[in-house]
This record gives sequence, C-alpha cells and structure tokens, in this order.
Amino acid sequence: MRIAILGGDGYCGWATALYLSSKGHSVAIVDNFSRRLWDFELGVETLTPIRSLPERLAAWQQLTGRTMETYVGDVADYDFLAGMIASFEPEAVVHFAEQRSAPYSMIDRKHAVFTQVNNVSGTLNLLFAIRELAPECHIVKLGTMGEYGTPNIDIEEGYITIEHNGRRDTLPFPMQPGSFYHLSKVHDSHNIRFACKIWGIRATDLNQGVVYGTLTNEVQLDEALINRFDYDEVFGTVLNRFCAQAAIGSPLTVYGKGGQTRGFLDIRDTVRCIELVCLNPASRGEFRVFNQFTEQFSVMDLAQLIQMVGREMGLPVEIEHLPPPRVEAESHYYNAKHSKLTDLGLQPHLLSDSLVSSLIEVALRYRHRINPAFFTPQVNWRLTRNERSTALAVTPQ
Ligand code: NAD
Ligand code: USQ
Repeated sequence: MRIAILGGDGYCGWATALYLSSKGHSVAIVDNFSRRLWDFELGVETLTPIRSLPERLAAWQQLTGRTMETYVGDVADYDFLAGMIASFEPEAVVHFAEQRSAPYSMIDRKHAVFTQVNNVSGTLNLLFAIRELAPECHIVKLGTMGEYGTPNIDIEEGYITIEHNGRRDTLPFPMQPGSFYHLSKVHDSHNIRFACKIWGIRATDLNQGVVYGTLTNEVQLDEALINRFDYDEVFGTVLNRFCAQAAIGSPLTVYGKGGQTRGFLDIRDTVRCIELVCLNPASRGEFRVFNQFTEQFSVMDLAQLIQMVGREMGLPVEIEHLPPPRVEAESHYYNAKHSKLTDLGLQPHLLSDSLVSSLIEVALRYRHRINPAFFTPQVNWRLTRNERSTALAVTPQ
C-alpha cells in the first residue's frame, strides 16, 4: 500500500514508518520537526541519542535497500498538506502529527491555544485535502483513551447503546477528557465523524492508551535507527519515566495515591495495529473507533512491578508519592473494552517481568545521559502560568 505517515519523525511515527517499510509498503514521512523544537524550548532531550531524519533514512536505505519519501512541512498549512497528498497519492494516511503532551498543553494559555490550533487545524486540513484530492483514501487517526476520562461505567469502543424514556439509540460514548491536549483529540473526533457523514470519507479513530518501550525489530537493526525515549515530566510517559528513574536509583514519581488506571501497550503493538487497520480499511462514510491498548494498570501497579524487577536486577528502587500536579481521579473504576484490534489479528506483547527488565536495560544502557532534574513535575493543572511576553517561552521554576 501507499501509506503517508504524518508525524513520521516522532516516537510512534518513526517506529511505524520503519515497520511498514519493512513489510514492503511504500511509505512517505511527513513532519515539520516541531517536536524536536519543543524539546529545545523545554531544555529536555530524549534518553536515546536520536539522529536527524536524513541520517535515519540514509541508514535505513543502506541496511535494507528501502527508501521512503519525505515531505518536510506543517500539516496545519493546507497548501503544503494538499501538495503532499496530490504528489504521493496515498491509499492511507496515518495521522500522528499533533502536540501530544497533556502537561505541555497545561503550561499556560499560549500552550493550550497552540495545542488546540495545531491539532484541530491539522486534522481539519487533512479532512478537506482528502475530500478534494483523494476521496478513497482511508484516514487512520491517532486519538487517545484519555478522550473518555474515567467514567464509573465500562468504556465501550467509541459508541454506547442507550435507552432513554423508552427509546433506544447507539450514540458516541460520552467524553470527559482531562487536559486541553486530550480535549483537542475530542474536537478532532467530532470533526472526523462529521466529515465522514457529510462527505463519505472513510476513517478509523484509534483511541490509543499509553505507549511504552522503544525497541522494535527494525529500530534494533542499527544505532542510527534508535527511537526516542522520553522521560522528562512533560513528554515522558509514566512507564518510560519509571524505567529511567529505576536505572539511576531515583525514586519512582507516583503522583498522589497512584490509583489512576489507564490502558497501556507496547510500541511493537502500536505498529502492528496500524498495519492491521490500513489493511482492513473503513468503508466509505464509515467512522470506526477502536480502543488501541492491550492491558490496563494503575500507576501503583506499574511502580510496584518496576520496583520488584529493578530490585531483582540489583537496583535500589524506592517509590515516592508526590503531591498530584494534575487534576484527575486518584482511585476510580476502570474497565475499557479493547477487542476490535484483536479481532483483526493483533497478538499482544504483554508486560511480563522479562519485558520489564528489558525496558530497564535500555535505560541502563543510556544512564549516563539521564538528567534527574527532568523527573520533577513542574506543570500544575491548578496553577497555569501567567502570560509571557515571548511566544511559547517556558521559564524554569
Ligand atoms: P511525538 O511528539 O513523538 O511525535 C509527533 C510528531 O508529529 C513529531 O515528530 C512532530 O514533529 C510532528 N508534528 C506535530 N505537529 C505537527 C504539524 N503541525 N505538522 C507536521 N508535523 C507535526 O508523539 P508520539 O508519542 O509519537 O504520538 C503520536 C500520536 O499518537 C499523537 O497524535 C498522540 O496524541 C498519539 N498517542 C500517543 C501516545 C503515547 O503514549 N506516545 C498514546 C496515545 C496516543
Ligand atoms: N503519572 C505519574 N507519575 C509520573 C508520570 C505520570 O503518576 O511520573 C501518572 C499521571 O498522573 C497519569 C498517568 O500516570 O495519571 C499517565 O500519565 P502519562 O504522562 O504517562 O500519560 P498521559 O498524560 O495520559 O499521556 C500519554 C501520552 C498522550 C496519550 C495518552 C494516552 O503523552 O499522548 O494520549 O498517554 S491516555 O493516557 O490513554 O490518554
């Protein structure tokens, strides 16, 4: 298939581009490198020393003989995006190209506005470009499990059948997102659903859980292909952070009680899910929603698992409960359905003890690059910062 990966220089996008290329698909990477810029803005860096996109692609070509097209630009710029669609003529567009950090969106007004403008306008542009230039093309959009929040009922895959005053209907599942970032994904979902209905676009919204790990078969081929491994408070996700903390004997930073429960998946399952969804597209006018995660854990479940495995590896792992920087339920009911991707053929990599030790080993390999200052949460949901005079400036506390 001809598959365009929007956000192909990022964490999920790079792993997916390599995987799809290795499977013989024609892949185009679209990115404006804004994520590398946000790292500079925040003064943080990935644990793993990632190379520039041209270096990555040269290494991939040298190792496998495979090439990928690249389009450097902003998907929120319609002319750029439409030019890419017209030139590459994709059968599927996988849309990862958004600002994806909840804490980043909660820094202050500018970061909240930027996140929603970047994310919502990029997705809207994609919908219009597909309608105009490639109406058969399947949009595979990365949403998030955080769109649903933590309701006191089971979470369905996108839709729920409700009886009300004697009448019955199947409706979009209620959304209760927990940050301006998560809200941007809800706005995207509504826009895509509407466009599918009025223009007959085909789309799949993948409500992905928290992704962990960095190694896929392709990334492991050569150090030049290494993927990002974020562990800072803004872009680092919880399990990756705990592995980095364990590697240098820094306490695991559990926010509050640690009863926050989320869906999780291995990055190797992310890439496989994307391929399965591309190979099994939605019909014209259909807006499918799949919950893309394989297991659910509370933050404390994960902290205790890392502590146990870390101690078996001889690491002095302690758990610390920090005052919660976010406004979120710290203990709650959580049971989210996730059968549609396994029905398509996904065979999950589950979080075994040996997998946990391999995750910690990656952090140990690069431990000389770990900056413990990145572990401390500074963005607080209750106290967004005052306006700054410069755009997107972040002053360290
Ligand atoms: P990432 O920040 O590593 O990658 C996103 C990429 O998109 C970056 O390379 C960035 O430069 C690019 N990008 C952002 N805005 C752009 C724009 N306007 N134009 C062009 N390129 C742009 O993020 P990720 O972790 O790979 O996440 C990818 C997607 O998956 C996001 O939409 C995110 O919301 C979703 N997701 C991620 C996770 C996770 O745990 N990482 C979980 C659930 C959902
Ligand atoms: N948490 C801690 N300690 C930490 C870091 C996080 O206790 O050091 C807690 C958070 O408070 C939260 C949970 O762990 O309750 C998950 O936080 P996270 O930072 O790992 O993930 P989150 O902010 O939810 O965002 C990540 C991705 C985002 C994606 C989302 C999927 O950055 O792009 O949408 O996971 S989901 O959580 O299903 O919405």
